[in-house]
Amino acid sequence: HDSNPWWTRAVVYQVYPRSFADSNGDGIGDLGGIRSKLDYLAELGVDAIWLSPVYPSPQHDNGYDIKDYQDIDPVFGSLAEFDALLTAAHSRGLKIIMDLVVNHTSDEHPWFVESRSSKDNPKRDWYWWRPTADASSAGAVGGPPNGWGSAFSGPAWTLDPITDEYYLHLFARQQPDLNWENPEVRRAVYTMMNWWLDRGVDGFRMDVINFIAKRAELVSGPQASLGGGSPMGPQIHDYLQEMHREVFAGRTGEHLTVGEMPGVTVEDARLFTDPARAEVDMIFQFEHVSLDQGQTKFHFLPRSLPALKASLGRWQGGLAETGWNSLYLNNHDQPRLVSRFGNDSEFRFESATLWALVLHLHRGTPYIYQGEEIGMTNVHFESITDYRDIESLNHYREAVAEFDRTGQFDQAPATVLEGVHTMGRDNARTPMQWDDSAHAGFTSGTPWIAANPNFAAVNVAADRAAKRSVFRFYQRLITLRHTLPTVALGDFTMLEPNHEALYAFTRTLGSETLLVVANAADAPLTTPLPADLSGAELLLGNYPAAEQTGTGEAPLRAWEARLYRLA
Ligand code: TEU
Ligand code: CA
Repeated sequence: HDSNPWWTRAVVYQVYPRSFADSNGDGIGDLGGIRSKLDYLAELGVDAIWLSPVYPSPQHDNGYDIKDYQDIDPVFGSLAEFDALLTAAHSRGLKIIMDLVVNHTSDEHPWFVESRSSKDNPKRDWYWWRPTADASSAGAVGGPPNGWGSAFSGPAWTLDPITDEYYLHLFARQQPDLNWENPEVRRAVYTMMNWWLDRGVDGFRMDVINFIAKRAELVSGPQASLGGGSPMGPQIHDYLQEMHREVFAGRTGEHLTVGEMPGVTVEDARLFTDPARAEVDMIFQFEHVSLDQGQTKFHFLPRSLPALKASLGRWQGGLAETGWNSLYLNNHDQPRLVSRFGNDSEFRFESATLWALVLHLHRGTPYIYQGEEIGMTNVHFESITDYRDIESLNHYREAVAEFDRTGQFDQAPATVLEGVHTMGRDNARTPMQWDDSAHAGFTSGTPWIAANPNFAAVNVAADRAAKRSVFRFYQRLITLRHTLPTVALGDFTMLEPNHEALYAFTRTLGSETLLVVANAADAPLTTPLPADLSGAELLLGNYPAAEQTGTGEAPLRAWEARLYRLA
């Protein structure tokens, strides 16, 4: 498999620096903390570390609002500390992937400060400015140019008093969208990307990169109110191909680009990840993490295994011949996978390891989100004041205000808080749980967000001392991907697609076939397994080796997963 790029047999670990490890006692994770845990990550066996943003930022969106792309925020450290971290990571064979957030900047970025200062500022056209909807009538100040909404509640347009025009922000109003139709913007981004690659970083995770190309309806205006659907425009492919030419084409060495792309389809992804098109290596798609979301992400729906299998199976099939999948079940924006897809109380170890085995045996590059490797769970804070995420806080404020106005029952504070408990992003952002000392060993100070109260039982030290360790299970999965070409490259075939509890599939490469069978339920599986297991070899399981029975294999127990090599 030499002809296949390194990332086809690699595993990436996502660090959310703010919550990973604090080395100076200010309650906020930092580069020094990450450096102190490199041996831990090397021992886990991952190949690369994706760092969520550590650049200077007012931190309205925890660093996804950047005011200087070529420095490190003092709260995380310094460029010198970053260089030291990079050297230390490379010396352990670990690559560092940076978070590229270029759909928008912070409103404190000098580019925006200049752009907003006057209508004829040379950087005016670096962002999206529009007159009020009915500015035609002299002196009248009307509404926003159109009805598009922000992902963080409220309109996507904010009136700026300096020039009496609206600017676009798909996210918080402190995150104005850059105008990628302006070649000066594109040039500035490529220059910055080359600066980081020349410094030695190994690639980028690209934040909402498909939104940099704006659909005409989003930015035309004034016009009647409109909204909904994806902001993505067709010029996205031109931008990504130009970026590849200007930044990666001339380089040697092993790099990785993964584009975060909310709302894209498998058909889109075949274009984005077709190596011949030289756009990105892989993408984060959102189909499987949108199945349980109702009219908003906080209105969660009951989960369905057949629906999940259909979605993940569609992506396996769609990118089987051309392109490449990323594989993830959680990240800093999603609830913890063991709480969302498993049983995080009676069967926390079993369901955490079941989903690890299922995900890591799919075809694609798996991403481990910090804490996933020890089965960390969602948090359940009593009050909205314990939460920190701008998305949740804006949602709560707007929903409760709506309730006060209309008495609309599903916006009652307790109901809204339940939505934050189940789907809020802070579920993934409570401090990494290292041990049972104060604040889970994350900080010697007061953490910026409280640790999950279950940290005394759920932490790295306890997990690694346990007979059944999630961490060791992940180690074995990563070793399998590094050593078995069938895991990295084998063809995927879903079995029993309609079964409500059984997740089963095969991977085939040449004469080798691997079989995964997983019982995603609290009750034992009563139906027979979908393959002839005579002569099969059990490579990995999350229960003690099943007692042999007359029929060849014991039935699958609650949340039991097994990996077989078929004869
Ligand atoms: O997330 C993009 C994105 O689509 C998220 O807003 C996602 O839809 C939402 O969080 C689900 O609840 C990226 C970053 O991962 C996220 O942390 C940032 O807040 C966002 O972009 C803006 O930079
Ligand atoms: Ca710190």
